[in-house]
Amino acid sequence: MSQRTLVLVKPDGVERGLTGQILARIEAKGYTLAELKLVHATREILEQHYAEHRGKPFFEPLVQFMLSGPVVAAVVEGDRVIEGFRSLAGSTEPTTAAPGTIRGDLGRDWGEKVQKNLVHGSDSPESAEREIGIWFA
Ligand code: DAT
Ligand code: MG
Repeated sequence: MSQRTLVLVKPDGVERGLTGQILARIEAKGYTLAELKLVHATREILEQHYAEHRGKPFFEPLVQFMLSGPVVAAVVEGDRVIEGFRSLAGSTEPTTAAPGTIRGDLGRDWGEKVQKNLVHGSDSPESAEREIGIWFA
């Protein structure tokens, strides 16, 4: 069943010049870019986007990190793309994310309060539609 997901290349990915490689992995897998833009997030957008994490110890460092530079936002389409992109991305902690994944191959621990893990991908059809509405209003 064709789905849509929201993908972000976070400020660390854009700053390190990894946007092309990350988008290439998405396209090589056979997914389609339906929307794509470079955008500087606002606090308002991030508080909506990360609403589920409000109140957690890493929330404020996470927002500050996401405000530290531009991000690339994309709507990606394909069969089971929500699961598929999260599988391409790898687990949250880049140090232990599996080799072969974006986070496992390109990311590492930078000793910060927040995981600088290069990408975001929606985790369910409900969050995908909610997040696409936030970033592509
Ligand atoms: P994911 O991005 O793998 O879906 P998440 O939704 O649980 O992970 O968390 C959102 C982001 O917040 C994550 O990409 C990095 C940061 N984060 C999550 N848990 C963290 C923790 N325990 N310490 C530091 N940063 C964390
Ligand atoms: Mg998440």
